[in-house]
Amino acid sequence: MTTEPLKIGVLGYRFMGKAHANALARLPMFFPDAPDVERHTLVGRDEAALAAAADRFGFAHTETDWGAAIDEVDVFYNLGPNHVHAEPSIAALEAGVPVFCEKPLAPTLEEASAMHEAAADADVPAGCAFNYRFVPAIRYARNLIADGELGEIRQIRGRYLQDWLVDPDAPWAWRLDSELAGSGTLGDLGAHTIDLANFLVGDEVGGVDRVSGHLRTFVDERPVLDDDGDVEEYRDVTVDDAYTAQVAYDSGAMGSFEASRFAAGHKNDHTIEVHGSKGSLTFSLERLNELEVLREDSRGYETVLVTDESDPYIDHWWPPGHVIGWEHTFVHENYEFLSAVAEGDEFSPSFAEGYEVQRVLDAIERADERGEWVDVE
Ligand code: SOE
Repeated sequence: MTTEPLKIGVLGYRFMGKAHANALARLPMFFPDAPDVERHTLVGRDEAALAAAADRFGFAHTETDWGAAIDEVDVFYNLGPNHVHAEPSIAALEAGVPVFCEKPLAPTLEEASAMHEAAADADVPAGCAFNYRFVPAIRYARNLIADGELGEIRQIRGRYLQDWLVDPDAPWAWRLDSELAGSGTLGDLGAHTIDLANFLVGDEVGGVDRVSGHLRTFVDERPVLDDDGDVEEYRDVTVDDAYTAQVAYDSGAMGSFEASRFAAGHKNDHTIEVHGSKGSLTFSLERLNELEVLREDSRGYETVLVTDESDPYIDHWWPPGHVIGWEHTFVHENYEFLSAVAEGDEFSPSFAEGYEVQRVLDAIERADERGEWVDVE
């Protein structure tokens, strides 16, 4: 019996719209056991730009009203800016439509809590697109830690460094506005790092007990450019350009995290280090096919090239050593999410896990405001 393809509605057609549309297009060839999907409706406000994107990304229909789109599709992807994550996602879940929402879950803890509750009340998958959980080397690292190869986890260190704002004349964007984004590097980049820490060592270190935080804005206004690239006006930057934070986990393990958009020379440098009583590991997104592992009694780190067919997801792609890239993480997470929808299974990371990240982000902001350690609420 052939089943009808899942009709996918997608809100947002810029960077994340392209990443997920590419992933959906590649599923049939590389993940033939994935559910059949139809790129059904692309949702946006600018009708001309929306039509061009729908054509490029292979969507059959366009819609400027996300409510109308939700009525037409089987699955709703919310890939819009952070401030539009809550309302459409909650509406879709209340209509019984599964939701896949980009990270961070929301700009504020209050909105993230409402999304978490809506997902808890719905009996359909609600996923938060923390794509770095779907890097084969990260899955390999999780397996090493779960197997006890690193022993008792003592410290986890994460930093996410970019440099697209080093130029003070780099234009204003929605990510720089607290009303639209919530926070800056903390929510945009720190969310990934906090989630990866939860994925890699959460079972071993328990929850987050308390945090410290330090947020800084280096350039407090930026030009808004018109269609000709000329400066229209200057707009305030109301979020952090960089953050640092310390985390005390229930087990006594220590976390130290930071991110920056001013780290000149670092383009998308997300690095995670884990130290245990029997060994260590280091992952760097700019070398995402590799994992540096220090095992007990060894003299130094070993570089593991995580591209064997027995390694997570690799058998869907190419022979050993034929490395994969950033975009493949979106194919993996789309495969897992849509399989969960088709089979009525749970998907991880869920809205509940996205909410746990938001609790830590909120605590780090409060710690910064107070200049002291605070408990996670
Ligand atoms: C910011 O520049 C950004 O696009 C994040 O929003 C993404 O989540 C990250 O994967 C890459 O950098």
